[in-house]
Amino acid sequence: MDQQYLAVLRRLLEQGTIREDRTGTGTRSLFGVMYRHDLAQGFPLLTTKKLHIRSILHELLWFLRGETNLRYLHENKVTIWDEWATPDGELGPVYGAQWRHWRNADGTTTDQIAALVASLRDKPFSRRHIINAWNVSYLPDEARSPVENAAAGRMALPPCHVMYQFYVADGRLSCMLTQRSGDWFLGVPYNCASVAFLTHMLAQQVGLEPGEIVHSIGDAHLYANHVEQAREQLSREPRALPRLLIRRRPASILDYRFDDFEILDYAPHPSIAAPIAI
Ligand code: THF
Repeated sequence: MDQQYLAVLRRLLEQGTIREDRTGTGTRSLFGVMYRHDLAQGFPLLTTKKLHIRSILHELLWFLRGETNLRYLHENKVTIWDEWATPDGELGPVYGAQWRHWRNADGTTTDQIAALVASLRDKPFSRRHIINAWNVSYLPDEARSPVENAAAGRMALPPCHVMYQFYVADGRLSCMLTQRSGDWFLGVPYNCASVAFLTHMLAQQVGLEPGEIVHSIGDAHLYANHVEQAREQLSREPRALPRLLIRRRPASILDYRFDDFEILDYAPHPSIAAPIAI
């Protein structure tokens, strides 16, 4: 896992095209990056820097609750979404809203998570096991800031992890995540661990073993103010991957709690502080 991640990090440093971006920070960028990881080989948390598992897991549980307000995150001391929210903590109809309450033309809503679990159980070999967050009706108005958009009932940011597709073969559940934009240093390690958690949870729910995760990123970029941190990380030797233990089998995909998860044998190098681009 670290090896694949670091290979792209090196490629971004050496071959990335210097590009301006929305946030004004500046990036080095590559278009169309993909890596894959077999979950049987260990849980894909980077070992070349320590990741904040609390933030990753609570963010995923928050998506699954269908929430789009910072309240749940703050109750659990997670601050990774603070920069884009209104003063009362609203982010507009971001992931949670689209996953659980997609609005249909006739005024009804669709719970994509419930539909996914049902389709995995009923038609495991379907090619349509998809969660889609790219709801065109609610994309932000590009002329406005994230906070203004959230205040107007639009998404503060358009989804980065746009589509999750699941696949069943040989008793294993795999997931491919299609992401339009990936902040290689800060965001991608979180996105990778998050899709791995979600795949483990769904596999447990439908009685399959976790298979592979495949992560496809459109604009993969390294922010200009992450370059020194990237060099530090590249100097580190990868270690053995940890393992994930899920302590019980909750009644449904919506009933997982933070304490149900235990990461075993995670012995990473220290964390590396880096500023987030807003
Ligand atoms: N914006 C940008 N520029 N990058 C992103 O990855 C990103 N996201 C979410 C929304 N907008 C984004 C927010 N995700 C951190 C990690 C992920 C985030 C936001 C912030 C971060 O600062 N991580 C620190 C530790 C902080 C903590 O966990 O409390 C780190 O060192 O990893 C992509 O989904």
